[in-house]
Amino acid sequence: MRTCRDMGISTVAVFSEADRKAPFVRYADEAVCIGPPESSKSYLLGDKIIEVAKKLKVDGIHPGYGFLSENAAFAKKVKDAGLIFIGPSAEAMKMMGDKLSAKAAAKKHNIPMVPGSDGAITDIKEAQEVAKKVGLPVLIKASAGGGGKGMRVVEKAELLEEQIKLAASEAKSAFGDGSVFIERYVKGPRHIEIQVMADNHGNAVYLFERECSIQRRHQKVVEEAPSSVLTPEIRKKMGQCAVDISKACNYSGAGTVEFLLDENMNFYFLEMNTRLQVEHPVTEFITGIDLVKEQINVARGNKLSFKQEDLEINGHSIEIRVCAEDPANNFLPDIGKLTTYAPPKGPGIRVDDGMEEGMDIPIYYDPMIAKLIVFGQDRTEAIQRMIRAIDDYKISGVQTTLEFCKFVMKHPAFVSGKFDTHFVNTHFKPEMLSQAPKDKEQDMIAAIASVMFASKTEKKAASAASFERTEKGISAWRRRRD
Ligand code: MV4
Repeated sequence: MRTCRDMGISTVAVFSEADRKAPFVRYADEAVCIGPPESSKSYLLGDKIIEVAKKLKVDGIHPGYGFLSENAAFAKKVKDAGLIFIGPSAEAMKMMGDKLSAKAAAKKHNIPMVPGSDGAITDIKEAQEVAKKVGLPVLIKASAGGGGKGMRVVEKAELLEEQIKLAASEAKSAFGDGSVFIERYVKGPRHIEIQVMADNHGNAVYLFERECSIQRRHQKVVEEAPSSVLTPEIRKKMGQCAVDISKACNYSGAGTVEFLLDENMNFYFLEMNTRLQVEHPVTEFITGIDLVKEQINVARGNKLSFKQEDLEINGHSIEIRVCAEDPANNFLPDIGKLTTYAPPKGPGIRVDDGMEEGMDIPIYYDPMIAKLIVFGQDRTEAIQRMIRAIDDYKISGVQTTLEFCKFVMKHPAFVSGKFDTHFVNTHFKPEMLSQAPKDKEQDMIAAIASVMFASKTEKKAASAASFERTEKGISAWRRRRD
């Protein structure tokens, strides 16, 4: 919506009852409530959203990056209703949404892929032969799955059959499609993705990579651009592969092509995400391009406003996801009221947030409160700036991933750039946080101390306030019982 304002375009927001007080609702020129908090009764009701769009005579729908953003049926309905879907065609979304058809398309263009079965596994003998050929362990993947859903590692040949059967039946019930395939399991890979932009005139470019290896249970936690390991040669090769894949599906708009990079710097195509991604701001920082502006430009039928030769990497950018989760407690979502909310400011800092002080964090959606993105002349400056920004970020009322992200920023493996997708499991234990979790006994001691302290003080309110500022343990205890 900010980009729309920049472009002189007025906006309509749709919202659920849970988001009535959210800042985005006020920011829009008009806003329409489309239903109760449950996303199945609001944000996932494509027909309802289209109905509102038609009634208010909007020109186009931007699907964001959750909910219906990769739903081909929705994209088709929007188009059939005479509206512009700000994204690729339903056909491109469908082809890339299914991993086997995406791999088949990539294969025609000689894109490197992890050795494995050529299509869906229909016969267990054939699967055994593939496993023998590519070597164990192998990874079973669901063709319809995404973001690691439905994956299984198989270390022993005799377990392959039962694991394939289990994976297929899980995939069938989760995605309505039981097709599975196998690949050699790449140990300790990095997850690197390439941002692409294409228009409807046959032009496609890459906007370099994002390094997304720091993740937890397939949820990204830290993203950065550029990656500290890519050489200009590999970057160019990966970028060209990503452009070839977008051309293979006649792509239009912003998309992301995911790769694995192994320890010998071989890269393999994994899948394509047909939406703007959460971590797109790091690419905006290093390229100076507003990706949403370019999405709208392309959706209007214009040519891309830049060519590959015009693009270059400037500086370094890092993003962290600030989530209402408790890193000391297995990252359990933490609900509550944002009693303090003051984001960091200053040069090279961008905060994309959706909350304000005093708001209750809705339990219905993803617990992400904000994205904190920094820019620096180089990686060292970006890391320093991120640490400063985390220190300046004041949030109370809920536990957040801020301290955990600071732990990452300071970790030697992150600082040196020598890490892979196993970083969190390898290096993180809850007790490593500077705000170590307080166990029940410590909570009790803190509570008693707090009461004794308060009763001995004349200005009770004032002392309690100063206590909260200085004693993090007690403030945590207070929070949970507030
Ligand atoms: C792999 C792999 C190792 N070998 N494929 C996970 C998400 C999905 N997009 C693909 N994923 C993986 N595919 C082969 N042949 C390891 C992963 C993987 C992973 C990939 C990217 C980011 C984080 C990950 C965490 C665990 C596993």
